Amino acid sequence: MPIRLTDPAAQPVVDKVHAGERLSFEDGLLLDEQFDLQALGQLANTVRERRNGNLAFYNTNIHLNPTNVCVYRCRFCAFRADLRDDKAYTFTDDMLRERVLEGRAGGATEIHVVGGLHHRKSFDWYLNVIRVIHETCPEIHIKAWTPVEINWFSFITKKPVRWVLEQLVEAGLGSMPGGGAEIFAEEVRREICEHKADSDVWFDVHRTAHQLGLRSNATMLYGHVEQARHRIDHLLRLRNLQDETGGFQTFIPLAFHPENTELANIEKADIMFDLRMIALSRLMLDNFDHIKAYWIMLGQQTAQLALSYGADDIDGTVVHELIYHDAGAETPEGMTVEQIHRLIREAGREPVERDTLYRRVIRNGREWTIGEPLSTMTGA
Ligand code: V47
Repeated sequence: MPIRLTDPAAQPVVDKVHAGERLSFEDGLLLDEQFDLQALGQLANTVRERRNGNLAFYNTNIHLNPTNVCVYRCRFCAFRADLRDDKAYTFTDDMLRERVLEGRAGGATEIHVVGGLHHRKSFDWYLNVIRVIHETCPEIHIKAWTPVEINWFSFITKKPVRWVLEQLVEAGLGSMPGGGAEIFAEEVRREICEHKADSDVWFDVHRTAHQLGLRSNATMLYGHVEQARHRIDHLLRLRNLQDETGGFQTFIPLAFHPENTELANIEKADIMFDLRMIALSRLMLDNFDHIKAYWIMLGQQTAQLALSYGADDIDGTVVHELIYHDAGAETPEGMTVEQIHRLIREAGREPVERDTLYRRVIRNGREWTIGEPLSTMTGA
């Protein structure tokens, strides 16, 4: 029988959550493996409301994946291509400009940029992507490249990670997204992304980015070959770096989408699993201000529910998403601000537009200015 909130077995964890005390690895395992979904959700919602009240954050953003050509062959990825594949593509400078101008016309405050590691492209090509975006529209915040790309740039230039990041910041980089984390445990990485940058690299890059004053996000890919102990280990490793640097802004649990991947035999996580992961993250990551329910990945209805299971953010308008749509996501490729407002209000929360750095966006149609940091308003 799953553990319910009133069961004696739940009491030690319930008491810790109510007292605002830190949960241990063993607490995490108990929550993940044995707690009933409602119990998990109720506890996580307590923490969510303590930190972010009734607010639910979103942003107006656009995605850009400059190339899908990639030297890596991660088994969970449906987006990558070989150079000679029919679906292989690489953006030109004109295509980059067109995408940024489309973002500006739609009122975007952020552009989210990730892509493949193209073996024929130099670091200068990747640097130029950032520069072209920045010069075309300097007011749009560029959230780009994961540690997997940064590590690749360091490898091809034979320069330290710090140098790579400094060049990118000079070209216009504003922050880093949370991808490439997958599951940190080596035994799982060996099965799903054997040759990719390992967890030490992932943490080193984020640590260096935080030391340079960049903020970043973190993710966890669940629902493939990993087990509960790997998930808890993943969350605790993130909590440790956050204790050290305080540089993470938001955590995004990502459900594995099997379609068109080498792991297509695995069944996609169901809604219960998705809500459990949102709640578990909220409870274990006591030093993260925000938990994001990425609606593109969850679907709009699960994202609405997630706002009462620990999440306080749903990402944004997300125009031109490819990574999840290549892997079978059935959500639309973007939502309007009106649709996002309706989605959040239907879930009983109050929508607040934020920029990438969680400052209030003051909007007059497609024009906008940045207001106060939202953390001061929520007391987080
Ligand atoms: O690292 C790739 C995952 C990530 C699949 O920081 C897959 O605001 C499921 O990190 N099924 C990239 N997941 C996306 C990402 C992200 C998304 C939204 C917001 C932010 C942010 C970051 O997507 C990859 C990998 O973990 N992924 N393929 C797949 N078939």
